[in-house]
Amino acid sequence: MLKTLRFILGDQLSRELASLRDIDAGTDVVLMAEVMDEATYVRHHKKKIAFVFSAMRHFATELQDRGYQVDYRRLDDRQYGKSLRATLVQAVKRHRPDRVVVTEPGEWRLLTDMRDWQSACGRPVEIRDDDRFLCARKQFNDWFDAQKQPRMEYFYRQMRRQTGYLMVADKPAGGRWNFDTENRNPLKDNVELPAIKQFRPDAITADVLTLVDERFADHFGELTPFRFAVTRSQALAVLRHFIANALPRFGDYQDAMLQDERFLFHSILSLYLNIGLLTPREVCDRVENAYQSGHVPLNCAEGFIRQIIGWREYVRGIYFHEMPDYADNNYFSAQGKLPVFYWTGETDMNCLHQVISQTRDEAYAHHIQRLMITGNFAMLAGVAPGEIHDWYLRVYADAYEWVELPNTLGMSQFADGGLLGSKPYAAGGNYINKMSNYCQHCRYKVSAKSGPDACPFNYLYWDFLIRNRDQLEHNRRLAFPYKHLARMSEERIAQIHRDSRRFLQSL
Ligand code: FAD
Ligand code: DLZ
Ligand code: SF4
Repeated sequence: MLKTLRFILGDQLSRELASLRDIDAGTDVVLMAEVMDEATYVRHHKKKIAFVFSAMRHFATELQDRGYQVDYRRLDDRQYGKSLRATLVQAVKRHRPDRVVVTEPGEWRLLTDMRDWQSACGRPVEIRDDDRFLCARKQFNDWFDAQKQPRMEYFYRQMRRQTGYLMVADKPAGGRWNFDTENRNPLKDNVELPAIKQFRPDAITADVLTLVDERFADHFGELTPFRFAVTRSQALAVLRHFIANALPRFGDYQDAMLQDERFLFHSILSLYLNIGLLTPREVCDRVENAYQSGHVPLNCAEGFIRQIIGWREYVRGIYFHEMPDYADNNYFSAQGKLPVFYWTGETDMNCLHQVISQTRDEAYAHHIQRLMITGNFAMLAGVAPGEIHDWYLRVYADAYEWVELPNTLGMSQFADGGLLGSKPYAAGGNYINKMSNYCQHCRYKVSAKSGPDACPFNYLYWDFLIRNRDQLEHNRRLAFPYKHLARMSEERIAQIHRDSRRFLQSL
């Protein structure tokens, strides 16, 4: 029997992982390592590091309990290196395997590095496809290259046909593919919100929290209270809780935001899916069952399944199809620095204050908060895409580049010039006021268009359209605002410039 060293990364905590599939408990060794390079290649949120380390330690324990030999390197083990590659080289010397098996990582920088591991460690290194996704990279590339307009909606329909989710024979359940228009209700203060499922840290997590507190004290974010699930059985409990309590109204309020309410009807499942504790298939299977048994309406099941088999798979496909050049995209040539308040939350703009404070505390914000508050503001203010990409990758517990980069650069900043989205998600205060009650608690007036008390989103929105006219005015989906702009007086345009310059200089 070949003795195999199976190197499992921090976001590969799945029992059915390709590189664990043919494991032989008698001969093989599983290698897992907490390393400084992965914890600091961007300075991740403290909660994210604690989540990854704790879930890794629990996963290693679970494998050991099942009789597998695990070489688990803690961050404090001095004799191993500070990178994954150095760790592997040391582990090969120690275990003398015939070969090394890994699963491809979710970030390009590591995939590039991994391709050199064979020469670095002197053993054959087999890199297996990550088949935890529903659409293989090759399948996505073939689909993408054959399309004139490779939009998510068409990809999604193909994935519905392929998986059979919410299909009646070859037709979509309810006669429509997409119930997005029914998923845009604002929330009233008096709608009862479900509690979220949380867990008390056990001894393993408590050790990790001490480590993170000591070693990463200067990283962004609050470490405690730490309430994430860190095992598969806990993650399954979160999934069950979501389906029972939040999914029945998930669709209706998918785009809503509410002062001091951080989770609403969202699932908080991305961190468990992305680290491997749950699979997209089992999550969708259960949602489909909940729909078939009449527990949730179609618009909620469809809205949720679309995010998983549509957006999640689509952004991964785009990432690997377009990298490595994708990260350099800057369609608007934006060069601005990220405002300091993205790290402190200290701003009079209540919507940004709410979302950034919540991000600091929870390492979580839901989609519309990421897209229409922090993302929208950065784009309107002309922040360089690289700066905002770095921020998103650091601050969210679910952030890995394969999913974060296309969402940030493509969807939220339109920095890819429209590869991922058909128009920029740019909006003034009216949108935020419609979808939230943030403006009621803000020192700025959302109804005012100019002057020091006006909502900054209002003039920055027009300033953005004026500044980027050459890149945007031919976009048919922006015909309406550009028509409006054409009718604006010179004095009004000059006022927009003045307000925008005054405001941006004050940051
Ligand atoms: P729910 O609202 O409950 O949605 C259900 C699931 O659908 C999520 O758990 C997630 O797995 C999937 N999903 C929903 N939207 C997307 C999407 N656009 N792309 C991929 N999957 C999606 N998601 C990440 O997982 N990691 C990131 O680093 C990340 N960065 C983002 C950055 C920006 C600028 C934007 C606009 C979005 C980003 N997203 C990211 C997508 C989305 O915001 C999160 O997946 C979602 O907020 C996670 O919360 P949830 O689990 O409660 O999601
Ligand atoms: C995110 C992360 C962190 C913080 N630490 C580790 C680690 O110490 N060891 C490890 O194997 N993985 C870690 N990860 C996850 C990796 O960064 C992730 O596997 C790559 O970014 C590829 O997606
Ligand atoms: Fe945000 Fe403007 Fe509303 Fe204030 S008024 S919360 S800045 S949208």
